[in-house]
Amino acid sequence: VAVVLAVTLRKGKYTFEDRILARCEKFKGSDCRLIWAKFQKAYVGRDPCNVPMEAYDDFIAATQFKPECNRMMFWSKTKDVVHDFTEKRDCYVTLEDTLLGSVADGLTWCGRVGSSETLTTGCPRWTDCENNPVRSFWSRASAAFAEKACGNVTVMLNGSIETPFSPNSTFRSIEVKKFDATVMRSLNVVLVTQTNSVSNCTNASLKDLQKELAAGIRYSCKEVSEAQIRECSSNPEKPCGACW
Ligand code: JS2
Repeated sequence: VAVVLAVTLRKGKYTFEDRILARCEKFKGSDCRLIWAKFQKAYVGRDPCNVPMEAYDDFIAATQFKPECNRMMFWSKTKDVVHDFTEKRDCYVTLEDTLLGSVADGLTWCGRVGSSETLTTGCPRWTDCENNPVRSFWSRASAAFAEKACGNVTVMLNGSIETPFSPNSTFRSIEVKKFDATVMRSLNVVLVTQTNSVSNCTNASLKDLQKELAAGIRYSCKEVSEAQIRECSSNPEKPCGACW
């Protein structure tokens, strides 16, 4: 502890490892040293454009979680409103609220050939190359989260864009494909609208969503204003089921 503190004070800031460990420790009973070791192993010493999704398989295995059936929340192009809601109310659980996603949320990292370090600057951005450590992480973690989706599942999509079910999104390209009809009963779209919204539940991309869902999974869609969601976020006395 003294050594860690000394190093931290000397550098004047927390290292990437410190940040991952601190986030992990919030989940009681996790073996955070093991989890950090598995996480690091995926990209350390590697070309940062050559880290495939599978590199995180051991990390995923080490963070296995019990799915909260009927409370799982997916999202696409609605990050702020969704996380404002899940932070303030204990109604739904997103990937970023689980150990799996929370350790890395908002962070950037990569390795370098011939080095055992984690770099946090000069790393490839999302579209610079496909097999970069951050993108592969989110692809792999999203696949793991979606595979476990069970019961009645919710997704918040953005009604202020022309294509709420967007072709290149993680939700469409990875998560929907992993939904398993043997454990999942329904997918309930909450289409988040604003006064100037351009989409509603009859949107063409939402028809595609119904087609791409595995047979046996029910579908519903409801337009809900962002104001109404924010109102529910700020009113803890309102039952979760009465939000929309
Ligand atoms: C960089 C990040 C981060 O359903 C959700 C989640 O389960 C998620 O992992 O995938 C879905 C959201 O992704 P999608 O559909 O591509 O939405 P989006 O608004 O176009 O992109 C948001 C970023 C997705 C991956 N990602 N990337 N840094 O901290 C980070 N956190 C996540 N989830």
